Amino acid sequence: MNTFTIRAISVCSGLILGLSISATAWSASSLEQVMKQRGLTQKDILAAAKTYTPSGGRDEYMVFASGGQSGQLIVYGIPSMRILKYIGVFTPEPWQGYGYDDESKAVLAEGRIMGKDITYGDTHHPAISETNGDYDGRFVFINDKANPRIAVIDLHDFETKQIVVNPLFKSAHGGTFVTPNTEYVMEAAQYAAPYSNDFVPLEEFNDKYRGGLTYWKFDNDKGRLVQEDSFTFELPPYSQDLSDAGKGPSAGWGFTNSFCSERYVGGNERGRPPFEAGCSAKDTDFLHVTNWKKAADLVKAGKVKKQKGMYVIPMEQAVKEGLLYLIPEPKSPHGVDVTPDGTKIVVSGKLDSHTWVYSWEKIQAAIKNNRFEGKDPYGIPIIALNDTLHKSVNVGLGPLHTQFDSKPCVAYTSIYVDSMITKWDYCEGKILDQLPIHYNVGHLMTMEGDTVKPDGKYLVALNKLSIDRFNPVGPLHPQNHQLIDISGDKMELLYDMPLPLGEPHYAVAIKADKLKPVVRYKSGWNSRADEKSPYKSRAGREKTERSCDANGKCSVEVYGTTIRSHITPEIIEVTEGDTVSLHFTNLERAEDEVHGFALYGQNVQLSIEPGKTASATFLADKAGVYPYYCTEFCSALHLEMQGYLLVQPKGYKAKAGGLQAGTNYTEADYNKQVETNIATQQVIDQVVGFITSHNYQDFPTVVGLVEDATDQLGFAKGAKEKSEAAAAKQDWNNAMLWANQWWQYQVKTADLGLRAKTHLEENGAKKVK
Ligand code: RUQ
Ligand code: CUA
Repeated sequence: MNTFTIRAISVCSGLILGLSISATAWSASSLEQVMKQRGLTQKDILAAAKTYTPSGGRDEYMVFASGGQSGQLIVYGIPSMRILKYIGVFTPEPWQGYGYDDESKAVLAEGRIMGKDITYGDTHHPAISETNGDYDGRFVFINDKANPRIAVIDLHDFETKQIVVNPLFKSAHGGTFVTPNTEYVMEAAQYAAPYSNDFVPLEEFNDKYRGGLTYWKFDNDKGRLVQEDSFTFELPPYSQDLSDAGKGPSAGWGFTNSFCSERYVGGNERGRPPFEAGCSAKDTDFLHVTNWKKAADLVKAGKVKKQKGMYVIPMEQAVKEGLLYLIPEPKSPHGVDVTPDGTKIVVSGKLDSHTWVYSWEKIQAAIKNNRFEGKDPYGIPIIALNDTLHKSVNVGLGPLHTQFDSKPCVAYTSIYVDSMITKWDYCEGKILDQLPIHYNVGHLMTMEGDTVKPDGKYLVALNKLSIDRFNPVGPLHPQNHQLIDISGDKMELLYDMPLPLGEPHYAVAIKADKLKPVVRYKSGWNSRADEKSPYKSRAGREKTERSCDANGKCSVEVYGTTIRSHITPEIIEVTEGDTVSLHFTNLERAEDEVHGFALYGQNVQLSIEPGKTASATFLADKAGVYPYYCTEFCSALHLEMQGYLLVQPKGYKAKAGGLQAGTNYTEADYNKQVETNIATQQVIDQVVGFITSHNYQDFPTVVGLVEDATDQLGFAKGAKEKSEAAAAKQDWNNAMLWANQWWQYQVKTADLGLRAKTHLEENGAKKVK
């Protein structure tokens, strides 16, 4: 047995020992005993069986939940409720190197507002891109309410690619909602403000403050939002809230509700009653109905003017062209949701106990027949509630949001004040079931529940408070996502999951098999710009270049690589005052072999996934010694994956003579190492024999591993030659060190080979030779 295997076994036995201690409590128990010991009921066991996912098991659905104030996106699985990833979106996220490498800093910089870095986001509503009204698994969008921004996350690698800032708004709650083929992403302003960045007194609120609704153009080929082709409906200062895009018969239209259509401006400081009093005085607010298809044609025809780099359709023009209508909706509504077949629109009034179901057919008829009950102060035609209403249903106190089932006419509405979920029939206007849940539900989500083809099955209640549900962790509690089984007639609560990252307002769940993320990048890839990096490097081509301009300002470009367990270069020498740009390409092809790169005192932390090239630029303004190392535990010799950045003082001259010797090695040390290497080679040969005697070419994962292993074996050969050359000169020190390096490469080869072998065994590879 060679040292490598021994080491692996000793690590494992430590783990096994650790497990066995905690396992004794259960080891001899039957199911009944465990239930008794833990106080579990039959119902608990059933719920557990519906959610428990054994080791190696996968989830049927993937959820993208807003990360609230963290400005991130949370990815988890259903039914297991296991968290899989936090995606850095509006906020730096060190593990992913997001906001620490040059490539992602460029993305975050797109989100600056008036020159300021905004390092949080109040994320609310994620939306998955759609084709024909169904999730296609390509992109996720999410808004930042506090700073009116939208981000684009590409699901081919789960990375944020773009942030856009709305040039007109000062807040944007009602985003993101996509049109049926992701032609546009909807984003509505919330708190009215002037479109300009100038000071405008509150006394001019009605005339100069504006709401709005932006349709951001999405380039489906490039996967980017295009501001130049986007347009905004100028809207009254009514606090536009959520939106939804029409589908089926209502495709081409959008629906946006509002609160505070009273246009009330509070101000206790001026002796006025507060906002909340004046903003909920009237019995109704307005649902805004916009025709985006026709608006897009108008833009295309060159009939719309730009303001601050975006097309803006003034209210007057929108009214004249028949693009904009209002419909009264119950007081202070919150969610607006279009039914899967696109025939109805459901609005919930927070301060009312009803959901209001509008008929698209009736709305259209009213528009066609010019049947309006009047105009608002801005001249926008108002369609009467009675002319459009299909049903209003008493669902409980404080209805917020509605999602749909796979069964026709079945909807679920979150009831905030009563803390429950109401299942109801929106065609007949009947209540079907009600399930009390924990405090207080905001959004709810069914599987693909806002598409044209909802899957039903599960529902998640996104609860705002968790109070006593979990072990206490101080005054700031996690949020609570409750998983509910909706496959039967009665809803059944299955599981509570704490979410400790911020308030996740909304979430969307997609069938997991619609997602096809890559496991590695094409070699030398700038993942944020999605293009080959000009800084890519290959094994043996690493280089450092220094150049100075006419003013004596110098910069150093390092084109480096990482591969287990080695950073190239290991020593970087620069001069005080140099601007240093480090570029590292991860040469690994093996799945999950990420290297990190952290450097003392420069706020540099890279995450370099296989194939990625990541860069870090900084000013080396202080002479000194700056160690760097790999931050991912990538291999047995991960700790040794290290190096030194030496920032030398100006005019520094190196002393004559080489580095000081550490340990001195003898011929016996060398011989012992060579013996180990020969034994290791036998293990490798066996593994290689196994792989090549099977149809490994049919397994892309294994092909990747074999390519990496072949590389490593090639490096081993080079080190072996160097060690033999040194031995021939009886330079035992170098002979021993190179022999050890040769072994290092062998270990990595063996590691890759064993992983390939296991993969083949587990996936039913066939013997071919
Ligand atoms: S909100 S709880 Cu979507 Cu921001 Cu309704
Ligand atoms: Cu690479 Cu640790």
